[in-house]
Amino acid sequence: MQGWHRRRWYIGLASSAVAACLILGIGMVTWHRAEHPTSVAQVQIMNPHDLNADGQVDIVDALVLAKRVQRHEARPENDLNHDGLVTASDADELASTIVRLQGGVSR
Ligand SMILES: [Ca+2]
Ligand SMILES: [Ca+2]
Repeated sequence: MQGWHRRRWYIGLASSAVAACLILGIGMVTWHRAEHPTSVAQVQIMNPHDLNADGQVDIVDALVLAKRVQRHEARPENDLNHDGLVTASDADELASTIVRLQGGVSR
């Protein structure tokens, strides 16, 4: 009888440990996704000129870049004319490229 209780106690302890590991694992995955919301797959398919991340490159992205330049929040990858600086000319370059595309859309 005492052995049966002990075995039952061990099974309960093991079940609790498994449940704790699952909860911890789910918590870690949830935390990781919250800290890193963009997955590697999304980075690879995302157009670097889609600055508002709406799935298309259009004049709104040029406006977003112009605002970033005004606020000194532009990133090095926003240097579209490759002159080593991110300025209003890069926003102009993006706008010009969009206009040349005739549909204004590049995916
Ligand atoms: Ca966009
Ligand atoms: Ca530039």
